[in-house]
Amino acid sequence: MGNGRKSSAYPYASGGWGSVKAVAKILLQEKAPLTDSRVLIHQNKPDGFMCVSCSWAKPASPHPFEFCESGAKATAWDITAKRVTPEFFRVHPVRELLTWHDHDLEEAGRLTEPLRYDTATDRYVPVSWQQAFDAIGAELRRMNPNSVVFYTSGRASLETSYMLQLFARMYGTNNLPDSSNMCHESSSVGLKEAIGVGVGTITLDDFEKTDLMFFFGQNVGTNSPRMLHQLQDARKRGVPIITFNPLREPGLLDFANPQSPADMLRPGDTQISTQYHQVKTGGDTAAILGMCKVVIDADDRAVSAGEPPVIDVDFIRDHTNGYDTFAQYVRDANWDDIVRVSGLERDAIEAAAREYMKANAVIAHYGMGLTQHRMGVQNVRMLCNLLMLRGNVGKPGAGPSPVRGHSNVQGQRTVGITEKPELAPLDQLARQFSFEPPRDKGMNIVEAFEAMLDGKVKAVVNLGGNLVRSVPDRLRTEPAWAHLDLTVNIATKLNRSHLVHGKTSFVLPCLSRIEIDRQASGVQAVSMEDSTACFHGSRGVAEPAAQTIRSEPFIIAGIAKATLAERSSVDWDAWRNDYARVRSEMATTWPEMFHDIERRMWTPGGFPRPLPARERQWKTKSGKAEFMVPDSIGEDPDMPEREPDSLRLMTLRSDSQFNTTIYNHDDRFRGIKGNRMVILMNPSDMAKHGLEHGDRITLQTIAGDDVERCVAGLTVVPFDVPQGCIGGYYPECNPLLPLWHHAKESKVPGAKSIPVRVIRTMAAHAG
Ligand SMILES: Nc1nc2c(c(=O)[nH]1)N[C@H]1C(S)=C(S)[C@@H](COP(=O)(O)OP(=O)(O)OC[C@H]3O[C@@H](n4cnc5c(=O)[nH]c(N)nc54)[C@H](O)[C@@H]3O)O[C@H]1N2
Ligand SMILES: Nc1nc2c(c(=O)[nH]1)N[C@H]1C(S)=C(S)[C@@H](COP(=O)(O)OP(=O)(O)OC[C@H]3O[C@@H](n4cnc5c(=O)[nH]c(N)nc54)[C@H](O)[C@@H]3O)O[C@H]1N2
Ligand SMILES: [Mo]
Repeated sequence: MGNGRKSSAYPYASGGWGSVKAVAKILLQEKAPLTDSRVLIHQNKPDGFMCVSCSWAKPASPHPFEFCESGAKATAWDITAKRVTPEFFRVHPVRELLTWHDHDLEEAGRLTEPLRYDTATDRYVPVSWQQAFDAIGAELRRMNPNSVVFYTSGRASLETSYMLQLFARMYGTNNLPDSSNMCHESSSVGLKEAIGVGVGTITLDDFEKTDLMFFFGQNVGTNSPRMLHQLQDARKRGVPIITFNPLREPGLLDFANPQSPADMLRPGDTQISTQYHQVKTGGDTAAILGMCKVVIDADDRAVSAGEPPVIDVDFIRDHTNGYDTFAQYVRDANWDDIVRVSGLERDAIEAAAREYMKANAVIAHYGMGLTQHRMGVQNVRMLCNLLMLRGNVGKPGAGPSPVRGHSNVQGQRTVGITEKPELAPLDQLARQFSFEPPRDKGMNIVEAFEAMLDGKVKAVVNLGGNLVRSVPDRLRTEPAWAHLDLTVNIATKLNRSHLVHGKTSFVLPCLSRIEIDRQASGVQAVSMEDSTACFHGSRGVAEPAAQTIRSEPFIIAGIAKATLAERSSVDWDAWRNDYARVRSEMATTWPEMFHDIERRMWTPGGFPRPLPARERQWKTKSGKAEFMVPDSIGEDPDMPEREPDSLRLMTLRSDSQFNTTIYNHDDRFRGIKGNRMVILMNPSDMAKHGLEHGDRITLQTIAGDDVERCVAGLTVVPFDVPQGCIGGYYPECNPLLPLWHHAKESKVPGAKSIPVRVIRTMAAHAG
């Protein structure tokens, strides 16, 4: 256990002067014109655009600069002055671009014209928009719809997403995976089972009413920094924050608010985490079980002593199911197992549980550290168990808070982007648009790539994303991608998935949300849902990167019209001319959620989505919130017996990346410069493997199948991480992650606990 002491890696706290400098640097690097840096002022304002970085909530009374370092970098990356024009492709054939680094591909600038891959010259060549739509339509028409996958990366608006899901279903498939399949799908499944809604229940108001916050496996300083505003306000009220994370993340230790000069003069003197528990990767179920055990033991003692109960007896009686079985399981649980699997001392777990028992309202924030595991869904359910013990769901200041990733990933699911037919209002869509939607289950990401490896998936339409880099098992999945008949990429910037193309391939450049979107009926706005289930409008403010770029709704409408022709009752042209017509259809599909959206989307702070769990109504099978008994407290019951010297790898993000977009090779917070091919390792594990700082190693996955998975050229860096756990970067380490190593129920790849061994070492001086 630690107490938020400063890390030596990074002398500045999250926010602070370091942030300001980093923002200035990237604006300069991207040659973002000075006038356009004023764009930042409109970021996350009621009349401006929703940031393209994370999905954190947008407050009703925003700060003068309601953006963070990560958001400013993402904005600069989009409004860059650099362009990838057809001339670029005349100079660079695809085989050459395949040797470029991910960073350099995107750094080349914004795509400007629709492109088709030309086999004869091995180049992308310009086509007109209509030629592209007609050719894609003709290809899709001759394919079996179930062999086509429509992927959405979580940035696209509600309007675009609604159009895409309708198009895919009219075409004939529910193959509608999105980035959530690699991300918070474990929440969507776990929370739905536990409390009847697949999303978090807290809103910004709850920060003002909470008594305690947990942070499980979420790196707020890098991945959702605007939340630091609310955290800091809560800390000023004396609210404790208890963090469970294997790494001592500088971004979770202290903060300095760059908008508060007083804080900036004393960087790092405001503590974020009041307790910091370095749980082993995959040890969270055990750690939470330990806390539950302390609570239930204390309650048992209180009851026998005739004192007031420790658990929320009324809540458990009136609102939950399965408490007795769970409580018995917890009483029987063995501290030795809990300590061994969690890697935490009993004292440390007890200290966390004592704070929990003192608090009347508790929020539990969490991220990929819980969801990206074989037991990812179980981790989420264990966290719900802990909250439910003291009634911490559906009351002010309390609730689960899955901190979502992409800025509209949650909203896409809300408007029908899902491979699970039971989650889409198929009967309503059938009535509204006079067609018969497919009823078979579609493929999620893991299933789509399994089918691609079997040759059953022939085409992928990509709305954003960079799947050859973001999915597991790169050395197997990337070649499968190259065998596709058709790849259609709707994107802002060039990435590797465009280059490892299918036989027929298109790259279609789209507007970023930051840009002004002009259509026949005038300037358009779009809408999205944040991490706290509030909907917001967003209006672009920057001039488009080129006049030849089209909006996402325009592109989806063009492909849909060319593919479906007379088979569709939708007037796609009218929709792309005026997005209010799309919103009005959304309101017909979900009146309770979207009535009057045209006005309500401009409500400062957004308007909340109705969530029954907030009102303590439970849309579960039993009609109650469900306690769950875990299957196993181990992180991976199906893996082969681990070898004595094996290590468990978690793949991480740096502060200089947005997923597969690499802004630069530094990780400022963790004190790493100029190299992403690094492995963070405990010094005693280094000694055990005879390694010194700077030595090079090759890692190999211990998978128990006959596929060889290795990544070479990794430099070892000593870091404050538990023994047996190591950290490396995503996407560089993705070749090590087996496609089948995913959460059982949600199929989220287990990117945070890959069993590996060190197979080759080279001393630093040997180069
Ligand atoms: N700047 C920036 N912002 C982003 C993104 C980005 O790439 N860059 N990506 C966006 C997206 S799509 C997402 S999903 C989110 C991701 O944001 P996060 O959920 O924060 O995800 P990660 O950065 O992958 O890792 C989270 C943390 O989990 C910890 N961890 C690893 N294994 C375990 C474990 O077993 N238990 C516990 N308790 N902790 C563990 C790691 O040390 C790390 O601090 O961020 C979003 N925001
Ligand atoms: N090992 C490992 N693997 C992981 C993870 C991990 O932690 N570890 N994290 C997983 C998670 S949480 C996620 S969300 C996925 C993300 O996986 P993806 O969705 O595949 O990847 P992104 O990097 O978010 O997508 C980047 C591309 O999107 C395009 N783009 C950017 N903005 C726009 C836009 O406005 N419109 C359109 N149409 N395109 C745009 C750009 O061309 C850019 O190259 O990766 C997952 N993979
Ligand atoms: Mo994500």
